[in-house]
Amino acid sequence: MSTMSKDNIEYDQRSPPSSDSNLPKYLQQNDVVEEFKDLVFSLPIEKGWVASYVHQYQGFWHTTRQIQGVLSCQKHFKSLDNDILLVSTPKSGTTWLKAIIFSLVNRSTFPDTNHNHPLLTTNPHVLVPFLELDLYIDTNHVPDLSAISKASFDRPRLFSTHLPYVSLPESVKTSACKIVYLCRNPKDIFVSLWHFTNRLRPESWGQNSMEESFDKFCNGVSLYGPFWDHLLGYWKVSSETERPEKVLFLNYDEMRKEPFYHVKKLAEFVEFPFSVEEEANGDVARILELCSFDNLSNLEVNKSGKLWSGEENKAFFRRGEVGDWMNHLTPEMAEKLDSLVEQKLHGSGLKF
Ligand code: PAP
Repeated sequence: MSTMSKDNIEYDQRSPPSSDSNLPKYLQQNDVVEEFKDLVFSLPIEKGWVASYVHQYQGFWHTTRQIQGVLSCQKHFKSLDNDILLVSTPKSGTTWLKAIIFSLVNRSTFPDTNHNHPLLTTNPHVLVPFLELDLYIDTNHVPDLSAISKASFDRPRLFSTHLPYVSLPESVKTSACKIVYLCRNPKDIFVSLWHFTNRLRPESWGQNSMEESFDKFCNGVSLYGPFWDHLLGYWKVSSETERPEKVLFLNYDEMRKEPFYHVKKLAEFVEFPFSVEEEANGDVARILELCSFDNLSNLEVNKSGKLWSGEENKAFFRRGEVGDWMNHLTPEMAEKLDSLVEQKLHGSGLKF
């Protein structure tokens, strides 16, 4: 049996774009490739938060560039039975979950979380790449994932996506691969997204007004929105009556409250359970410490540098708090979002 070692893993060393634009690739306006033109131009459009337009595809909103990544990954990505796919709506704590799942699945190869651990020198988004925003974003190039398979050996390949359930590549649904879905209180998602997108906007454009962005969010017009349909798609499949062995539905706020319980549950779901010895040895605590906001956000790699896709690494670490919405939303806004969420999730059993 082969084993993965620190020396034979090749992490993504592509350099970030040095182009005219500081925008991440998925937000850059570009021509639509011939293959996707008819479809893309037939879709409803709206004004975006950063990109000029967003297009509504299969009920959800995407930028022009991103939608081509979506179409390309739907067409080409072939899931393996032991893949693990992390899914979230943007700003639900994806970076944290990526760090946790990577350290959890690879803990026998990297038991020492203080030395030579990939997370100490590599941003979590590099270790667990996005399908449509990273691997498949260049439509003139279908990625060869055999390098990832090789580096993973007998370990599962780890991927992530913000795609709604309805838009997942067919093989993800039909294979035995596991899906871990992370949600978060929508009020915190909105605040996080508002900060993140303002940070992405070139200085000369100024900031998006919070009121205007809030209205768009409540109307479902945000990246991969409507957020409620995104949540409900995975919530439904994770339910006892559908495929609970396929989808584990996690909540950032609950994970922050009871991290040990949830990390152990996650480990069991992905079939890498902690043994009694490991627990007694403090292995769960070490992973949580390594992946904590304070630890990751203070690492040199996450304070400087950019992802290949163009975002600054530090943009993914803002405050990392539950309930920061209280510092930004008026009581009226909070009330409006609460009642919208209640109405949209009514009868589903899902609550915030
Ligand atoms: P993405 O969906 O665009 O990949 P995502 O990681 O979900 O990004 O969003 C970043 C949020 O996760 C930020 O929340 P905030 O704006 O409310 O602060 C970020 O601070 C938070 N975050 C990042 N890393 C961690 C971590 N290690 N622990 C807890 N929260 C984290």
